[in-house]
Amino acid sequence: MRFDVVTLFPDMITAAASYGVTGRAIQREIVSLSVWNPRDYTNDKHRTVDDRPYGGGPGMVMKYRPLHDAVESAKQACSQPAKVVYLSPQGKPINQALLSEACAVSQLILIAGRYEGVDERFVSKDCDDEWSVGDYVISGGELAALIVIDAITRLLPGVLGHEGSALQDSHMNGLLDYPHFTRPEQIEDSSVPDILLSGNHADIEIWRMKQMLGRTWQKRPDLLKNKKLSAAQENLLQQFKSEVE
Ligand code: 9D3
Repeated sequence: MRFDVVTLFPDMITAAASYGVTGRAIQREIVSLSVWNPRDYTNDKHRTVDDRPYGGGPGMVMKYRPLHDAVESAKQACSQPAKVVYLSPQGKPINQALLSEACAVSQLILIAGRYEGVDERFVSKDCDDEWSVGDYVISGGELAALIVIDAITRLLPGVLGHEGSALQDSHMNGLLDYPHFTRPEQIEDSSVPDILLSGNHADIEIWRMKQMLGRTWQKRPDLLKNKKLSAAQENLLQQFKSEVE
């Protein structure tokens, strides 16, 4: 998988992506990451990338030409089919399903905007899709691009070891995770659930599924609305509910 990020702050992308899971995936060449600065595609003395909005109003707008030329360079760096995604507050909210589908393309070109946004003709002529990371305001697209790179990288074959397999990730199955415990066994008046000390791995697996269902019901009931549970899962959730009161 190849990621290309068009950004006025390229160091922000390469620095953050060099850590942890993404950093290892880059080192092991499962992922390649390149950055393209629209400022390098300007011709004037001041290397101008923004201008005042037609119609007036506050803030500045990113100019078409430097963005277009940066994307063209990113496309030429790879002959495989590319998808160009503009990260913006107006985009589709990303989720695990949308990101899983994105793994099918071999090159993802991510556009991180700054200022009030980009010239709308860049969105319509040069971009294939528009994605948001949620209904809150951040200052630019770089952190959003990093979220997309991180979440997709975790899904690529060979990136996670089997113990941390992406299939085991919470949200892959549409449920929240079960609770985790480690030593010591006792912290003040709080102990570890007995089942986890029992060594009975079949029962532990069932208990964990019950916790996933119960915690999703308690903390994120909206996730259960669009989810079909098996008969066994329905049964575990009923048990959890009856034990709450
Ligand atoms: C004054 C109106 N604002 C629009 C909601 C201006 C504005 C805010 C933030 C314009 C650009 C931005 C920068 N945001 C992003 O680039 C961004 C973003 C976001 O703010 N929220 C959720 N997802 C994303 S993806 C990129």
